[in-house]
Amino acid sequence: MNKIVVLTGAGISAQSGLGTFRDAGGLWAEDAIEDVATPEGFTRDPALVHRFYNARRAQAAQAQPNAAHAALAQLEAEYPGDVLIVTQNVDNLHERAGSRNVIHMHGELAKALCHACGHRWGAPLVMHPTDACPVCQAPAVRPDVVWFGEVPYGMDMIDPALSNADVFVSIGTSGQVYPAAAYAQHSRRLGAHTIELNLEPSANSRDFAEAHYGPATDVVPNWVARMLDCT
Ligand code: BV8
Repeated sequence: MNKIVVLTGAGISAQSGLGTFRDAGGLWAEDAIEDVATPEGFTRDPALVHRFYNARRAQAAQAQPNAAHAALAQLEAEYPGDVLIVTQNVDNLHERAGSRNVIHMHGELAKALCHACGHRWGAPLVMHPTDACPVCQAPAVRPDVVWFGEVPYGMDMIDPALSNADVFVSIGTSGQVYPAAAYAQHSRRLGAHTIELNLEPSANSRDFAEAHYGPATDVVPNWVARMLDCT
């Protein structure tokens, strides 16, 4: 039975109105990476970081899953094999489209983390540095997302899934952030057929045996239809 691992990045949510990071006018056009995507930046100015994530949480709450998210949910429901989505995205559009088997390796906007006691809970829409942790009461709340220099979530599940994958598909990512950017090469070495579905060739496009370029709402449903046709 075929096992499919799908890696997604900000590009799959672009047509739902959510910003990507590195495209022109992207999320890091206004706020520098070191200020909003590192623990040092959070320590330096937690109010700035909370404002950055509060704005993204509000945007994500207004966004709707698009045809690419829906196609992946259909693949998981109808494909006679395993389908795992490993997403770098912190929005919940995969789940809202119906996908169940999803690992958020860079965390989730919908979750809050206490960096004093490690407690996790559902994030309110707006968070402030002075908010108290509901368990230890420390004013130590942060978005439950993975910043640069922090260990991604789910590695104990992702690595075996990549080793056993028959097909590895990368959707809407520029292939510049590790360890995710190494997944295509890693799974290809272990025998997987690797496919890139992206607006344009990514930084690691040479790692893929097959590629289809265009908006995710075109290339992803087309690819899913082909996968379901040959079952
Ligand atoms: C770690 C926070 C150790 C969440 C983010 C040197 C070599 C190798 C590694 C390193 C190195 N130096 C430092 C590192 C490690 C570092 C790293 O990779 N640095 C890079 C810059 C070199 N990585 C880390 O620190 C990671 N941790 O390595 O820990 C470890 C590792 C393994 C095991 C144990 C320990 C942590 C990385 C997490 C960083 N957090 N953000 C948030 O705010 O969301 S990064 C940020 O970039 C987001 O998380 C995002 O998910 C990620 C990737 O961005 P993309 O999703 O690809 O988005 P981007 O804008 O770049 O591209 C969009 C793409 O979509 C484009 O290709 C575009 O063409 C396409 N597109 C646009 N529109 C559409 C479209 N495609 C289709 N349709 C469309 N309509």
